[in-house]
Parts: sequence; structure tokens; C-alpha cells
Amino acid sequence: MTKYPGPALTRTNILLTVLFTVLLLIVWPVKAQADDYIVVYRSHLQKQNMLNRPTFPVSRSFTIIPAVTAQLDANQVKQLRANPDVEYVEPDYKIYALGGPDSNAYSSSGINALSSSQTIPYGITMVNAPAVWPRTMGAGVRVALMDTGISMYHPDRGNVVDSVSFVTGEAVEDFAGHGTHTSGTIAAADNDIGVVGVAPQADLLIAKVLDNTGSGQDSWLISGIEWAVNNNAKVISMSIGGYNYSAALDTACSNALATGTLLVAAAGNDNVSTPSYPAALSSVISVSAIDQNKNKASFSNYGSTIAIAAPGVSVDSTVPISTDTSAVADAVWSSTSHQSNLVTGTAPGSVTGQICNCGLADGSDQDNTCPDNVAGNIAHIRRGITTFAAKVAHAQSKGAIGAIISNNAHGNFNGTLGDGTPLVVVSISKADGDALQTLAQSGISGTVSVDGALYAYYSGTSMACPHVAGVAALIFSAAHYNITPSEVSNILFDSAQDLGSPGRDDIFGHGLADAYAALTLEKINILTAFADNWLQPCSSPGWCDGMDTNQSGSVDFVDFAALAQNW
Ligand SMILES: [Ca+2]
Ligand SMILES: [Ca+2]
Repeated sequence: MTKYPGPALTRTNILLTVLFTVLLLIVWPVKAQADDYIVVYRSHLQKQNMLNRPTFPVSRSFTIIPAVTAQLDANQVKQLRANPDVEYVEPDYKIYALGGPDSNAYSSSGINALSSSQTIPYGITMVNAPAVWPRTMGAGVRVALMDTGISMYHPDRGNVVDSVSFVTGEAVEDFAGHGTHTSGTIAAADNDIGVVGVAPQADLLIAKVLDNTGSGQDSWLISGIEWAVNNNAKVISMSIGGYNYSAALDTACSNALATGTLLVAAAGNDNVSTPSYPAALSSVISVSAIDQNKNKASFSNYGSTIAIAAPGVSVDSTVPISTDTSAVADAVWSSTSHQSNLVTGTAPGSVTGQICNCGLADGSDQDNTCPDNVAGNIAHIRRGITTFAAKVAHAQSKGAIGAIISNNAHGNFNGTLGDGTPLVVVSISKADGDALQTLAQSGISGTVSVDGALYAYYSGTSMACPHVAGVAALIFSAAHYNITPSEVSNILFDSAQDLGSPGRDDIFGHGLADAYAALTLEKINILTAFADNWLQPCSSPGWCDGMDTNQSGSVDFVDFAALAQNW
């Protein structure tokens, strides 16, 4: 065997190699690539032990599962996987909103302006919600929405009892549109405008777990589920999905179900049988989409995990005005319109009042503070120094109802608030601002308006999911005892309108969700339970906990009378 001698390792060669390597590191510093991971410990105690002496920077910590999230490089992942305290480490997968505007979403004139009447979208009727509204509109039931947030100052917004953003650097305010749309299908207000949701009196818990582009990560969703459970959500609606299975998300959903929360998710929009998560998890009700004719939506996923179907094609619901690119902003004074742009995050509508100079509205001195008479009037704010959000918040704190932000450089501009505002806010050019500044000194009134679509047609299994979440809320609300999530899902499935091949199938699951049939079945169930348990002792916690109204230890005629009163 011939050995080929390699180059001699002379001192000069070694030195050159070292120098070259150092040079390489200086010119191209090689940083180990770090990605987002979920690190799941064997117990909460073991997780806490690590947090007491962290060996890596933790970005999120959970209570619903013994886990944290962190940015880790391959070497750190390897070390953690070898750590006996760690059960597993998995990538923090991306998840996405599963619906969006139709091609003509905003073009229909009927939904653009606020009219003096309310229309019931076809899907609300198709799930038979109006038929049960005389009995319940979902009052007293908390439905948590895992989505892109909500347009907080939408005039047809449902009853939001609490909200939080789990998206770093983004407020709850929905600049995507998706979350406002799904929230409207669940609980848009029953009033004389726009649309109405399946359960318009339900209490909404808004968790922003998708950013303003509609994407998120499993860990953000887990944070949202944890928050929903801690805030006594009865239903969690997830119009979200991705094709990567996460054991951490699986455990979080199972734990949420075990604490009494029903979970519903969109099946996915790729017309495939591939399981999408969280929908395909065993603890989650997976919803496929149908159209106005109760046919499968062309895009809807299908397969063995589909549990139920609901309308998801061209669904009319609420959207933030700033998602309408043809929305029109206007600022009028001296009987003249001045070229204006809406400031993203503005409330829709039109306000009229005195225009008051607020300078930079940063509160730094008298010239840059809104005067007291701005209350109930319009603030004129100059651009510069601080954020539009801070300026508008200052004007709001002084009671302004609208704001005009004028440029500090030539021409017009587009601005964005970090959060939503109840004020109508537009921007104007520097030239118009300079003129307005002078006019406002001697007193002038004007009108600020933002007009555009507050409703739009969206399609996706994302639109089907909140129909089912709403029907579940109606069942919880109407139930005559402490009903459990598994009892609610059984009622949902057993009362669904069978579609397609007889019985459960892989396209429609158990069929179309039907609120009227569900509440009828709930009544039959309760009567059956009364008959089966009449005068029997309530030995263990169960259904008669909520039915034994006189706490006699069994269900009797007193309890039946109480039931009949609320029938
Ligand atoms: Ca309405
Ligand atoms: Ca069927």
C-alpha cells in the first residue's frame, strides 16, 4: 500500500492556517444558526428548576404544559435532548390563518355603507341559529378566539370581555382582517346595522396569536389557549392551521379539554386529506367547509379527522375599515375638501367639531399640548418627534373625537397607529396643515371622515370554524346543567344534518352543524336523564349537580319545576 505523504506541518504552515482562519472569522463571523424551539420538561418542577438557573435565554414559559420556548442552535438542542429533565425538544412550527377575502370581497355596494337595517348572513341561517335565538343568544358563555386580533372600534363588534396579544410587538388591533371576520361570525352584535353572529350575546375573549400578515407559531397559540383556559373560556375557536404535528400543542389542547373547554378548528384549505393541526388533534373538533348549496367547498380539506361541516364560501362578516384599500378619507374646513389619507387603525365614521391646534401633541410644552376645548372636538396635530399612536393617545386623553395629522415635509403621507383608536384619524399635506394651523388659531370648525367597507366576503375553512364555535356556545348557554365539552360535542355531532354519503363521512364529518336540532337534542337528553335518575341519589358529581336545585341529594319534582320554568 502506497502512502502519499501530505504537506509537512511546518511552523509556517500552521501559522498561516491559524491566521487565515482568524481572518475568515473576522471577515465572515460564523454564528451558529438559532431557530425557535419548544422545550418540554418531564414535569413543572423540572421546568422550574431550570428557570431558577437558566442555561439559555427563555422567550416564553407555559403553565398549561411544563414547557418553555427559546431560540436555540443545533448544539444547544442536542444538549437539551440529552438532558434527563427534558422530555423532548421540537421546532416551534409556523401556523397560518385559513381564510381570506374573495376576489370581489369589497366590491358589493350593499355591504360597504352602514345601512339602517341588519342582514342575517346565509351561514347564520344555514346553521339554524335564528331559530334558537328566542331561547338563547349565547349569553354567559365565553368564547375565546385565537386569531389576528379584532378591530376594537368596529361599530358591529361583538361583546369583548378581555383581549391580549401574544404577538411580540403587535397590539390586539387587527390590521389583517381575518380575526375581525371570524369574530363577527361568532358574535357580531344584534343591532340595526350590518350583520349578526351565530351567538351575538356570547362573551368574546380575544387572543391575538397570528400577526398582521396572518402567520404565527405553535407557541403563540399555546399561550393563547393557556390564557383562554385561565379566563374560563367554554369554547376556543381556532381558524388556524399548519401541517406539522406538535406534541406540545397536542398536550396543551388535551389539557384545555380536560379543564372543560371545547376546542374547534379549521380543517385547512388545500383540498387534501393531509391532517392539519390543531384541527386533526384528537381533542379538537375539525371543521370542513361547505358552500351555499351544502356542497363541499372546492378548497376544503377532508379525511378521517373531519368531525363536522359549516358554511365557508363567500361568508359575509365584519372587517376593519383599513383593510379596504378603496376606503375614502376626507378633511373638510372652510367648505372645502382637503386631500386626505386614512391613518391605519382609525375608527370609521364622520365627526364634526371645532379644530384645535395641538402642535406635536407630545405634551412637551403648552404649544405641543391639546387645549382643553379639544374635548368633543377635532385635534390638529403636526407630524414629528413622537409616534402617531402617542399623539392620538394624547388627543384622546384630552377628549378629542377626531384628529388631523399634518405632514412636516412636502406632500401627503400614509401613517399607521400601533393600536386601534376610537378617534377618526386622517393625514393631510404640510401645505394644508400650515394653512389650517393659522385658521384654527382664530377658530374654525370642520369635519373628518373615513368611509369604506366595514363588511366583506371571505372564504376558507376559517369561516366555517366560527359557525361551529358559535353553535357550541349556544348549546353551552342553553344547557340545563353543568354540561361538559364531550357532551356538547356529542350533541353537535348527533344533531348535525347528515350530508353526502349516509352517516359520518370524510367530507362532511357528521354533517352540517344545526343549532336548532342541537338544542332540541339537549332537551331530549335532559328529559331522558330526569326519567332515568328520578329520585335516585346524586352519589357522585355529575349531571345532577346543576339540576338538584333544592340540593336534596336527588332530582325530584322541585327540580323538575325549576327546569320547566326555564324550558
Ligand atoms: Ca349587527
Ligand atoms: Ca354523511
